[in-house]
Amino acid sequence: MDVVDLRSDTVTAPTPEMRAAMAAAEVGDDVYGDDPTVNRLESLAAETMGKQAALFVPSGTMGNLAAVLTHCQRGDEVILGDQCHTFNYEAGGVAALGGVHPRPVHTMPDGRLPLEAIEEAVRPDNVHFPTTRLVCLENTHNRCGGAVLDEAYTDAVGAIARRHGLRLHLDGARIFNAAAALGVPARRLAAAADSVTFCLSKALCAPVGSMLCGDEDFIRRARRIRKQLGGGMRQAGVIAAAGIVALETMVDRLGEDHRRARELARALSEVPGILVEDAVPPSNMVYIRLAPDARLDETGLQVALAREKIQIGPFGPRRIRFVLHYWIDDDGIRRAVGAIRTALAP
Ligand code: TLP
Repeated sequence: MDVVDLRSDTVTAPTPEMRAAMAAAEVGDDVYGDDPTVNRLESLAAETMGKQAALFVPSGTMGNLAAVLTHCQRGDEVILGDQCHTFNYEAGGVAALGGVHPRPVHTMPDGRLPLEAIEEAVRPDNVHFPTTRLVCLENTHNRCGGAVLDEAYTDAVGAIARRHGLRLHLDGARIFNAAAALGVPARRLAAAADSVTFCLSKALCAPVGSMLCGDEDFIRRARRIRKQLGGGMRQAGVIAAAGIVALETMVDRLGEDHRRARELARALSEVPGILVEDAVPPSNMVYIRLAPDARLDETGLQVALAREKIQIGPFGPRRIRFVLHYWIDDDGIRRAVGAIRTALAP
């Protein structure tokens, strides 16, 4: 019996087509700029995102860190949401490695930061304050249930940033999920951003890698930062080849994961003891809460399901996240719902 792994879309293994492309990849030393496959992936990523240039990085975390370190100097401040990945799950890298001061602002349940809160967080020019340099957004928004930010909102934040001489970085780890949900090209969602990170290794199934995109000067500087961070890779074409297949073949199918997320939410909403946070999930994630009188807590349910080869990821006390992806089919959903129903039955 196959494992149904709903912990994250980061668990996705490469497709057979990716493995074939990896085995056949032409390679060179990418630190010398000599890897033709990496170069092809970087051009494709830049074009897809509507930016001048792109940089292949080992992870989304490094992409966001390299972006912040390229935009900011030590002592500068970045305005970001208190629920965003960079603030919560990147080991404090922007502060630890860049000396960049995070200024968290309240995140609304739909993943947006109130425009007035962003505006209010911009520091006046005063010797007491850090210098505000950057605003970060996240689309889709992971901790907000996979919430989708539309282009009008991102444009509005971009306009605030420009008015104050700030830069805008978009953590678009799952920007193609947002694009699929809205029916808008990813490049449109990133249009107002000076830089955007997106991940090949999540819903797009590549084994490793993310892209950081921006203008030529920004990417030239980010390339040096990537080297400082130890992210200069050599014959990286082996993994870039999977990234090309990811961009060429995996983007158009994401709606299927969204459909399955809606079906899973509907089925779970009928299980006693479960409160589904978003009856109609916006993208490929379903968040639930276990009712106070549910028979198991999040760890108890995780252990019970593991016995049935179903893997789930607790995301806080009595809160669980399920993520749909290429390797979860309709049967996997049926198995998961059946096992959850049995585990929680009185
Ligand atoms: N998110 C992971 C965990 O770190 C929580 C997950 O399972 O969802 N931005 C966003 C919005 C992300 O969700 C993630 C990964 C990253 C950046 C970092 O990407 P990686 O894991 O490639 O460093």
